[in-house]
Amino acid sequence: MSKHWIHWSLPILAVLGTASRPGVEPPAQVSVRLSEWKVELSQQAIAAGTVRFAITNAGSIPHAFEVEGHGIEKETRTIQPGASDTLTLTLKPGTYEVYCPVGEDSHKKLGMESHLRVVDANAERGSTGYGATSPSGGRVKSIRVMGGGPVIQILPGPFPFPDSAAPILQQFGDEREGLESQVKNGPYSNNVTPSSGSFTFTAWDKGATRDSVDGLAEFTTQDGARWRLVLDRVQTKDVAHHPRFGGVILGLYYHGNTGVHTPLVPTINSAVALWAFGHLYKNDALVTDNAMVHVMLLSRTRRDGDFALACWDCSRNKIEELQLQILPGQGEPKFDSPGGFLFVNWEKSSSSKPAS
Ligand SMILES: [Cu+2]
Repeated sequence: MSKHWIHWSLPILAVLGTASRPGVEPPAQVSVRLSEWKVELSQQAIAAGTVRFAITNAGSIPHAFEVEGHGIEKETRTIQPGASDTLTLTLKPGTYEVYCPVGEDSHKKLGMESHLRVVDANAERGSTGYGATSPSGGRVKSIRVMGGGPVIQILPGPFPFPDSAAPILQQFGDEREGLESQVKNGPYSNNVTPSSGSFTFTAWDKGATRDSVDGLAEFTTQDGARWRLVLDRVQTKDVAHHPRFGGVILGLYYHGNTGVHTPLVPTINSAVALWAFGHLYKNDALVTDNAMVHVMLLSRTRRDGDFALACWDCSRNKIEELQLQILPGQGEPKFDSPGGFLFVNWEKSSSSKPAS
């Protein structure tokens, strides 16, 4: 959690008339800065009473601000990039969760979450201490996923919902150009071919730098080549078109109209999403030790039969589609496969909690 608060200062609130008349003091103010993907507060602790939050969206996509705890659950409307809003609440002593509620908590899960400690003004005046507790509290969460059902290989082709994706692509700034080329000929296409193979993995969500994954995929592509991928370690750095998307994230609503990650994937809910490195073999010969791997177990996006993408918002469908995407490591040559990537789905997959 960032503690670097430099640009913001509390406005001097003019006290009108009698300076110390009890009960009419102006509300204490907390400045809030929203951006991708954090919520920064001008202070982490404040005295109990009326608190006015002055919120600015300094990010490049819409956000909102919610305060939750001790019987309070209040949020602003959606705040557009560059715009501001305020929220005035009467807060009792205690620790409150403050976060961005946009995207059914996907923004929160990406880091847009902080805490405000409200202290009894008389008992703890002057206290601004704030314990550096992590919001996830160090709990390890894990999932075991087994690929099942029809296996399909996805070949390059046009994205079937270009009009829905277009306004969201506008938000992507520098990344837009690369993404726009995928609209015409990218990996999220209706150009699919039957495949066969197996994929099983276990992922552990232990926090940004300690996430872990272990798994094996074996499949045959259209040209008859046999591929084997041994998942080695998660990747925790930014990935192009996937800002701040490292490691393992359990339970994320994103893509499509959420503004989180590429909109050239329908809006989905995922049980698990991760980026990892893997060892990739083709017909038993090593291709690379640095294959870039993206895995998602998500709400079904394709229909039975021809496995065409069936919905722009697929977030309410059953979570049973397992996607495996493999790209060459940075600076490595393209794979000898259509489009230079490997993209295989297991359409009726399942997950469970691993025995630990
Ligand atoms: Cu947000």
